[in-house]
Amino acid sequence: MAPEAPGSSTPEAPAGPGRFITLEGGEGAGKTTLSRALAAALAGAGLPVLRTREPGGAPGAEAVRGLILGQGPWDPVAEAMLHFAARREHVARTIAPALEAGIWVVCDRFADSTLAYQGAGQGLSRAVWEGLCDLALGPLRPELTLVLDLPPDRGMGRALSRGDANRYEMQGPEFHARVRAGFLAIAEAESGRCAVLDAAARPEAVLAAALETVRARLGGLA
Ligand code: Z5A
Repeated sequence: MAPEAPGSSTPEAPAGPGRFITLEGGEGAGKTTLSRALAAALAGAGLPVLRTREPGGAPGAEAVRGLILGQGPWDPVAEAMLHFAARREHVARTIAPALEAGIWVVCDRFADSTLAYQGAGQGLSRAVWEGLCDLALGPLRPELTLVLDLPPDRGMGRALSRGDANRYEMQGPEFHARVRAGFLAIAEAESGRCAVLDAAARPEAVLAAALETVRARLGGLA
């Protein structure tokens, strides 16, 4: 995915807590595609929306993204710390101010990605992940997480067709199978926060399922 600046928000956002939605899943599952469509649908319903992504979403976090994707391989704990350093900047500079201003935040990947990739994929312990969450995020957690589930070979096919594979995409099938299982385990353990969507469906059907879930879980949509 080409670097993108954090998304736009309406200039006259109401004061008050916004809603925090994250999109998760493996490579090529369609998170970027859905984040664009979902943010547009929310904005079309008159809601102030910020679309953002990880790693990145703030100037310092985008610089760390360059380190994470451009260097390596990293030790898994070091890699998790880099993701959380970027995430801390992202939360402090972009996400928390938006939520405080009453803006809905749609974020492409967040802390669950670290548990799936560095945890299930690379062996980072859950205890270290939880410690990093507490340190970097305080009490902030997503209210709703949409997990886009797709067999890794299909997702990789989509991602590789773009011809710009990063070092995560170059991992073997066992790694991607562990990451997928990691996301599904998170969704099962936290079914109140997470909803699994069939990412093999057409983009319009994925968006419809996402909007239905947002309506049911968060309200705020006609
Ligand atoms: N990472 C980590 O290890 N730990 C962490 O804590 C975090 C991240 C936050 C960032 O890569 C890497 O960092 C990521 C995990 C790791 N691993 N990788 N790679 P990235 O930001 O460059 O890429 P990504 O997050 O994996 O996203 P992606 O590969 O760009 O995929 P996507 O956003 O899920 O998919 P997409 O761009 O929307 O769609 C891909 C293609 O499929 C595109 O041509 C679409 O037109 C097509 N598409 C999308 N939806 C559909 C449907 N429904 N049907 C058919 N075709 C579709």
